[in-house]
Amino acid sequence: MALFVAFVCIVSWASTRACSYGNGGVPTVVHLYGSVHPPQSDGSAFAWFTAGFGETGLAWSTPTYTYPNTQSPDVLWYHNHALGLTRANLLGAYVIRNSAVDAPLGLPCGDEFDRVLMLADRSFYADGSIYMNYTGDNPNIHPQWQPEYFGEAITVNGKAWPFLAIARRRYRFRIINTSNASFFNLSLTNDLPFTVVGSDTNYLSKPITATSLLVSVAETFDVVIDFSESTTSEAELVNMALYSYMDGNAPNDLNGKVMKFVISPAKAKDESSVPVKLLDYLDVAEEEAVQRRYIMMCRVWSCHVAGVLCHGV
Ligand SMILES: [Cu+2]
Repeated sequence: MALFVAFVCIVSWASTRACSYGNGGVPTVVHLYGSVHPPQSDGSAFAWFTAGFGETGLAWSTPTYTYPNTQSPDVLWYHNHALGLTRANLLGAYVIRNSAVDAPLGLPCGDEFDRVLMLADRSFYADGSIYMNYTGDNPNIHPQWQPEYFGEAITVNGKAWPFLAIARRRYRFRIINTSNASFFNLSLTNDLPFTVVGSDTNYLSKPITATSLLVSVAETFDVVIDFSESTTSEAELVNMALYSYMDGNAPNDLNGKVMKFVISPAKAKDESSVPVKLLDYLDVAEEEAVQRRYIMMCRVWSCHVAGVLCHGV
């Protein structure tokens, strides 16, 4: 399957010595988080291309990306990984379904009761358009290159502080932290717990109940919330994570609230359930490993380029 994503540039990226881009359009390359796919389809920050493949990055190799979709079903997500542009994200959820695995579990299903919540942090101008810093943090560094992005307000599926009308029943929410550098520590104001059934592209072996969820950057949590247990007719999903995490300020009016649920009586019987067990996984014994590999995560700074190269901020 080929996936092409249009990209709207909201960050200045004029060519400079520090900038590896030309002037033939906005660089784009898709990275699909958690996907099992050939390395040519991974979306390296240097595999970018412009419209019509007029210009391509050093690591570009193919116009078509292939995603086999043969892995365990759950939620993945994708965004533009072109070096220096990731914070100006166009992004989306990518749900892999397999009815042979999903259906026997009996979890809430269908578009109404199984929903994706893509969380992000964004800053806005007074007219509602997205604000991006065009001047940078350091006059010696081109403003395209910024180590991290922090927005003032939290958005869900692209909207700041939305509400969702729901019924008193179970819902499945696939929560994704799509922000560039912010963590979210989520809880509900009516004290309902989250029943976690999956995280980071896989079902858990059995559900875990939690009253708060710490969701780090790019992490996903697949949860069920049973609103039939709510003692209130409204509930806010709120954020308690320090901004920035872990040594920043306590959340404020802008980044402390995420979204609101408005709860109405259920119109039909809730046939969904949460099983005691989810999926069985093979135990992998460390002593059976045939090769030991070391993976280095590096953060590179220089006088010309400041950035996290492994993420293409
Ligand atoms: Cu990324």
